[in-house]
Amino acid sequence: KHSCKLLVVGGGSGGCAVAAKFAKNMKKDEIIVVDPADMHYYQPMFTMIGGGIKKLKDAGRKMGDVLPKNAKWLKDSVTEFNPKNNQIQTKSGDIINYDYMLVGVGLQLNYDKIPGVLEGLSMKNSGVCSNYSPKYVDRTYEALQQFESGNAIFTFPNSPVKCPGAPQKVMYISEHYFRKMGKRDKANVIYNTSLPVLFGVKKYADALWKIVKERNINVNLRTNLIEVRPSEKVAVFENLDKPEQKTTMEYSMLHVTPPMSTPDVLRTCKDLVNDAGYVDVDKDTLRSTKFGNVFAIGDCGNSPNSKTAASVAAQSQIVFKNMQAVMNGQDPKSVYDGYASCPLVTGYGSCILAEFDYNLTPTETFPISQDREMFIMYMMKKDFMPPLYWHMMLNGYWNGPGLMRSVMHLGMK
Ligand code: FAD
Ligand code: UQ1
Repeated sequence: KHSCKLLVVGGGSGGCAVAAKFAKNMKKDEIIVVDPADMHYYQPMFTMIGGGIKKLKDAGRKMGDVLPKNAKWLKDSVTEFNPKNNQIQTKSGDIINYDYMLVGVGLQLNYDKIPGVLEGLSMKNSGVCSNYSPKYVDRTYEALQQFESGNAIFTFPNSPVKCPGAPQKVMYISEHYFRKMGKRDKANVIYNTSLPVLFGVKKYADALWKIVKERNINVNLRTNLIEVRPSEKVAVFENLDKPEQKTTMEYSMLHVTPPMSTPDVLRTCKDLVNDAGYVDVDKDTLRSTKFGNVFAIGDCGNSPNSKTAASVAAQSQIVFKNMQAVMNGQDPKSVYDGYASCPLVTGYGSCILAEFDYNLTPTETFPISQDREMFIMYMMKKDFMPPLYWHMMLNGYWNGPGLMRSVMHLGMK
């Protein structure tokens, strides 16, 4: 049995960043972070690993090395939330009482929801790969190297996902890889997405449509992967507008973005979540709509922003300030504008940096129109972001580029 002032559930991007902010002026026994993971992964690097640009070992650090020293880490997983009693239970049977709780458990990858995918991902040389998990990300570059000819299919599932640009970034990198290796004329590159659009923000969608047309990539909208038969190298898709209409496609390479949901333990706590299983929060303050001493950060909350680490960075300061206000008996006043950012890597050496808010209005940091492929944005994604993440964000010093943006745009409006 434990008790603490602040309980942080999940030591991922959001949990770690906010715990670090609080740890600067609280006592060690006042903060507990619960997370069962050995490793903390910088998931945005997975796209680069799939393309053979980075190594998996560069994307992970030991959880104990990134969590704030001035907080207590319980290496355990929460198995039950009981917000009415300000209490949670863990797998090893501990009960923790808290005054305030921050939920940052992220999303669960449901590969098992599509028959045949896990089998394909565990078979050698099956061509099935997935950047989304550290368990499978290395398979992507292997599949690229082994590819000789045929269909290279990239999927986007029928559920919300983290980093909605990532399912197509891997495709652009792959297409470029085939060109570099002189295999492009033998490859049929296909993007099968459940969404009705290529990207949710028109400005960037227009730019991406131009790219897929120029590069002869076939895009099928409202097309959802429902089965894989790895022994036959065949994938089955449904047309989401006419569910009786199923299409079977052969593949040489199949990149699967799995359906996602919040973790089961959260989804089943009806007190905390909405019907879709996400923590029900006020979209401005990120405070639970049901429990005044509970907040959520990142992918597991129901604020209608795009789920990215960049959003988490912007949210971290809002959550920190609002939780502090509530701890001091005041109203939470900081407002999150829904900022999200997605560096759409479009090949080896090019990237479109999408940035936007709740209204899907572009909120670009740099005083140039960002709907173009740029080398500098690629370098930023590859070389500038990782140290920013490890050294600044996880230590509570990076609140997103909002301030940078104001400075960059000084006198320009
Ligand atoms: P996470 O960082 O996922 O952390 C969740 C934590 O909760 C984990 O440590 C987990 O162990 C823990 N947890 C889970 N269940 C429990 C439990 N029951 N008890 C205790 N702890 C638990 N974002 C960008 O901004 N730019 C990008 O270019 C980008 N690219 C991406 C590419 C890929 C392939 C992927 C997978 C993601 C990408 N993202 C990108 C998204 C970004 O990584 C996430 O949005 C971000 O990490 C979310 O942070 P979080 O704190 O909500 O969750
Ligand atoms: C960002 O803040 C962030 O979080 C650390 C990312 O995740 C890796 C990003 O990809 C991006 C683009 C941002 C936004 C930062 C700038 C400087 C525009």
